[in-house]
Amino acid sequence: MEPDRKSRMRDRYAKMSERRALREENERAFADERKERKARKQKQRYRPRVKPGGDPTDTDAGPDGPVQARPPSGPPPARAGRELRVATVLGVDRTHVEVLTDGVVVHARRHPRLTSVVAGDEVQVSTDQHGALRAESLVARRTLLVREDPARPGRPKPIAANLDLGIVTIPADRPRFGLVARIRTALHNGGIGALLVLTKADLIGAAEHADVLATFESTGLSTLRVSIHTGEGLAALAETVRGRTCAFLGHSGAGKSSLCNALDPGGLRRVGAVRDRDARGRHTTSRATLSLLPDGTRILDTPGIRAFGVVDDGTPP
Ligand SMILES: Nc1nc2c(ncn2[C@@H]2O[C@H](COP(=O)(O)OP(=O)(O)O)[C@@H](O)[C@H]2O)c(=O)[nH]1
Ligand SMILES: [Mg+2]
Repeated sequence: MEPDRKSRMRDRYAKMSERRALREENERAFADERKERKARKQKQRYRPRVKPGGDPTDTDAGPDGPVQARPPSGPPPARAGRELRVATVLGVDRTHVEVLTDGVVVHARRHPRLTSVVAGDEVQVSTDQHGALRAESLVARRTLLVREDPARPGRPKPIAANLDLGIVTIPADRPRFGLVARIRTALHNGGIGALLVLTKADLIGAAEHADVLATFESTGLSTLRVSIHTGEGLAALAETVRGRTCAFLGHSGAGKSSLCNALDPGGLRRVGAVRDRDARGRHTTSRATLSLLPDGTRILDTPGIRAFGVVDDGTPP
């Protein structure tokens, strides 16, 4: 073999050996690191826990010091000095509830376990040493209105608690008999009385009106015809709701917020325009909120209901 070629092969062989040595060294380093990491994890997993009431300075607690035992699960024990009182929920958001307590409306943080609280619920509210309020637990409900959760078919979604009367609000020019039947079933299941209010009485003639009302009345429903524009039926409606907790239920554009505003002029709810194209309303009321009238009447304006699914989860209210 020529000397040139021989030296080239020697060089290549030397380089290959060098590379192999480097690779082996890297693999050893990786293996050592893996071993160390595994040992560290095991040490953390088996660190002895200090029992509540145990000695946290116990030297047997391991080289990295003691680890506090996990607090027991379940509701936290009532802290000494925490004052509890009952409040009525007016509105609910993701983290807080708006409540009425001792005649004052305040915001209270919601305990994470209070997941299904709704307007009309009574809750136990605690005050800490800094005066911060927290809704802790639900008081047993007298009645509960539930519909099918549109996002989770077949699952119940509570709408409002402790209602005396559900006011099924239907515009006279677009009566929806199926919707009325379903809301009525849900009210019945929840132990709540029902009243059908036919709104926008000014939009249709007397004969047509009488036909629609007769159809509803034949099913045993109490009915009332009202109009915001002519004022018809508003005094009778105010008389019917007086001293009770009532919710306005129906599709968007039916006139629920307009009626709440007529009963409670200080409430200033947004009233939506009805689209010319299909005479449907747009959602202007995004959350169910309970309003208090000066005489103690409570009225609940609810967001429009497109489809009211009925579920009977078998639980008494
Ligand atoms: N003609 C007529 N229009 C009404 C009456 N009540 C409400 N409206 C109108 O119907 C639309 C929807 O009313 P709104 O109260 O927002 O309905 P909600 O979506 O059920 O709360 C608004 O444009 C109101 O002005 C009524 O008695 N007569
Ligand atoms: Mg509305």
